[in-house]
Amino acid sequence: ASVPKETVLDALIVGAGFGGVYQLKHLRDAGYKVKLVDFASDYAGVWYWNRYPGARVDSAVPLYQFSDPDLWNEWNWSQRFPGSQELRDYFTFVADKWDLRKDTEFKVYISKATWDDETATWTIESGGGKIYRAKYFLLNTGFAAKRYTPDWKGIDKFPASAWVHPSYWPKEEPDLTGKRVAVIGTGSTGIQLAQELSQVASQFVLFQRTPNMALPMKQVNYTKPLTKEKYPKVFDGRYESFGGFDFSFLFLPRGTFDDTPAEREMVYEGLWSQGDFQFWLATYSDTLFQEAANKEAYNFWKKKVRARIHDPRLQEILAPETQPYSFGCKRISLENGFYEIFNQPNVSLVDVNATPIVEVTERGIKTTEKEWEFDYVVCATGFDAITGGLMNINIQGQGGQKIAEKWKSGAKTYLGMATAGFPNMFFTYGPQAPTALCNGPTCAEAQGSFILKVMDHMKERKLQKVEAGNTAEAAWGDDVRKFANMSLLPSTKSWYMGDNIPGKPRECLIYLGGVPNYYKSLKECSEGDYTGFTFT
Ligand code: NA7
Repeated sequence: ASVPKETVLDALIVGAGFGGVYQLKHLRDAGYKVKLVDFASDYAGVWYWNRYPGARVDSAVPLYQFSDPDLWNEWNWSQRFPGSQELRDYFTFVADKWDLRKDTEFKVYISKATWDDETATWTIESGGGKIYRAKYFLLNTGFAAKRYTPDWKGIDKFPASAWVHPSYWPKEEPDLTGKRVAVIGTGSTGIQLAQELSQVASQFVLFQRTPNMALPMKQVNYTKPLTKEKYPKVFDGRYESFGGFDFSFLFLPRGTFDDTPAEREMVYEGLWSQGDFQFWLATYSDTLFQEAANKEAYNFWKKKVRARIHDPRLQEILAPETQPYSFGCKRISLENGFYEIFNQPNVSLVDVNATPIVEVTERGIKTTEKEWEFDYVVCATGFDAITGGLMNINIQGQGGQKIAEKWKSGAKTYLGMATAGFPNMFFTYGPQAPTALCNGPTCAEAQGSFILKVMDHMKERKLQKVEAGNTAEAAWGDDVRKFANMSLLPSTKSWYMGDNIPGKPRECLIYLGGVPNYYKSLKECSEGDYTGFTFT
């Protein structure tokens, strides 16, 4: 057998979304020999895979893009909330502008990575037999790299070609016009799909387990380029907003009950009318932290939503009279006409709490009530979020320790970017960082530039090895838990807490101190000679 040729690098970057693309550009500019690999056959990360009808980002223009003026000066979005195809086009534009292709390899699935302490390098292997040796192993696999489908009885009975996870939407677009279509799940994906498919299907059925407290998306079509003088300020201001957005996304400097009911109503109306995440992430500062405050927000939401649904039975399933969980403690989605679809005669809603799914059959889905027959089923049941993509890879650190083993009872990180025993390895948009509650590109740039700074620090001092210290890691974990426990998130079942995957440890997977505190921690670390890391 021929010995596979090794590619020798300073850094192997995995994942060609915002995180990986940022690192390829900036590490290469700084003189490092790097390669970017991805299992997909093009750039765009999560947007490469998520091409189901209606797929679009819910961060508003301009912040869901790189902050580099050379890019945004030239690139013009066609909508305030761009769709998946436009996001892929953007990545193509970036790849050309930044000349990325010559250092990118696609269709490479990284399956294994082993640390060798003697040479202080990672040996990284792909499923297809490629081998890379690199000083740094940089993971940008994103928070939604591992799909999740419940293992319902009979799931293999329904024709496989008509049963799809939306992040695997067939390249050859299925024509669902006049078909009987089901969507299971009411996360952002399920909601976006429902809005589209209910308009073409002859019969459309949505299976809901938990109502999504979705907020209205105010879509705008741009017919001419926007004025951009304020962009530099807007991009700089990202690190001062809780969710990594712009200045309008600051929590109000007062609590819910500091205002009179009439004032509060006006404030809520104002946030609501923005048509973005502001009702969630720029509202009264106690909303995500205090039950009574949270209830006020829920009641406002409920009133708004129920008014749009005709059937009182459906009102109760979609926006229950009694608050089902803390507002904003599951991922909020933005919707555009979602609640109105339930007034259409071709649309049904199945509450799987009242009538659970018993099994999947050759014809469709059997609940305790009846067998529903479908031509097409979209299983929008989400992802093994945040840790799934990392733990999918057989990563072996110091002394052969496996990451899956180390994190078996919970993720352990320093700054949400490194983990003790795994030297020269960094990950972005992962556990214990503001991941998934934060605008993606904001995080990608903050974390990417931190990684580059660590690498430069090592180069200047001719160091071979950087590793998160155990004490710093333990303290960071305590910080993550402290912020989580101040909030209402632990009271709610969600993938933020690991609840959606059977057997996954229950823990707050995200850093809830907000982007400003997180950014401050990164800055303090780098300015303090990387306290918490040990170097060799
Ligand atoms: P999500 O947000 O994880 O949504 C998955 C949905 O599937 C959610 O409504 C789940 O209900 C539902 N689900 C999961 N398992 C089941 C079973 N067994 N029965 C019925 N329903 C089930 O994934 P998305 O793809 O929508 O969104 C992912 C992220 O992409 C999103 O948050 C944005 O950041 C972009 P549950 O709520 O758990 O009761």
